[in-house]
Amino acid sequence: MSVAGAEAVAATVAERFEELYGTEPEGVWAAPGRVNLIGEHTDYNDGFVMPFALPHTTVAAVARRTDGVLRLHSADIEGGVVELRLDDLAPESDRGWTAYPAGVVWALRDAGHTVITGADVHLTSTVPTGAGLSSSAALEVVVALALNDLYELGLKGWQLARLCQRAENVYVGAPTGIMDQTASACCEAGHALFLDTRDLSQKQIPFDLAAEGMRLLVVDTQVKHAHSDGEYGKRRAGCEKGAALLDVDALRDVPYAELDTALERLGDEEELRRLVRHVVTENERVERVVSLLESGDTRAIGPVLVEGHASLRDDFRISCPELDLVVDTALAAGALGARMTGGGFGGSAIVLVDAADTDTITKAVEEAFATAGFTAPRVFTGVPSAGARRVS
Ligand code: GAF
Repeated sequence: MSVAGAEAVAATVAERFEELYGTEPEGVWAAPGRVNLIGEHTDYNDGFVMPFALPHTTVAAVARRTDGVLRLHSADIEGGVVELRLDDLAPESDRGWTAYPAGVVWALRDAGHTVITGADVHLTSTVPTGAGLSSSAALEVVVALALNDLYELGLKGWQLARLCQRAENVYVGAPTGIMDQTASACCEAGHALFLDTRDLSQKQIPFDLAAEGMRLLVVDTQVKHAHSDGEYGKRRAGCEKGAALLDVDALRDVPYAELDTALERLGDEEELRRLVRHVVTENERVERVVSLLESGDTRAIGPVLVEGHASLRDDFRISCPELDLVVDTALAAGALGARMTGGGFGGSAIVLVDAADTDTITKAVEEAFATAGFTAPRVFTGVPSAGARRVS
């Protein structure tokens, strides 16, 4: 499956903007979705993550307004232009898709950027929604970047990511971490982003599987998930309770070498013990993957991905039969590694394969889904792509 690049659709998006709003946009911007290679549910524990950007992007044509009005339109969603007054934007006042872009405008203005006096926005996206590939972050970041450029706010990628996270947490009401927004804003083509979510320090790690005869397949199970439902929040609250009981600011502060002692201290709090064990071991897995990639031993990351999946399935308990079936089938068919990626409860899995085995493994997964009576999965190769940018 190839995906239309943002640069290729920029002219069409600009034309549609003109039809809708009667003037030319001042520019066109793009922000990508992501897959996370390793480091799941560590970001709201101040831990480590390692996502890379996909070629799938959300593209926005934008122009400023001076009358305190925000107009939003999406080519992908039924309905016309939505018009909002900036003064009326209020947290948790909107349950629809417009909460994401409106939340970004609210967060920017709430942070003191009251120079923003309105905007017309037309959007289109190739990031699948509900697939665990960060369509929400792409939508937030593309709007934030466009306004940052047009209103000359001078904010850096990581600062935009923080504001977009605030939009999602406070305005939309989904208690997510900072990984997805930072991935969309800061990733670079050909690299995975090793991110410390405590201080947002970053390292771009070269990740060119094609050069090594491998591929990372992304398998969208088509089981839709959402972060604003209770399960994500429950895991987050459990982690915070675990940190409080262990007397640390965040679970990131529990050293891997002291995991057993920490688990003993949690006594018979079985559920908290499982959450803590996942987060502490997952941070260690991220560090292990980084050092394997840096030492050129890319194939050896496969078993680490598999360990990560087991931990998400058994300790964090956020997998589902479809994700487990992808992982088990792919491994049985010769994959080097596989795991669920993203928030869980559906969405996508990633599968590391020798390029020559791509078709066999894809077919095995498709057949297993058909036999199980599941909806056919969508499979594509995840190519590490550019982060958010202006395209015209
Ligand atoms: C979702 C969230 F948005 C991220 O912040 C992160 O917690 C992820 O789930 C799990 O690693 O994508």
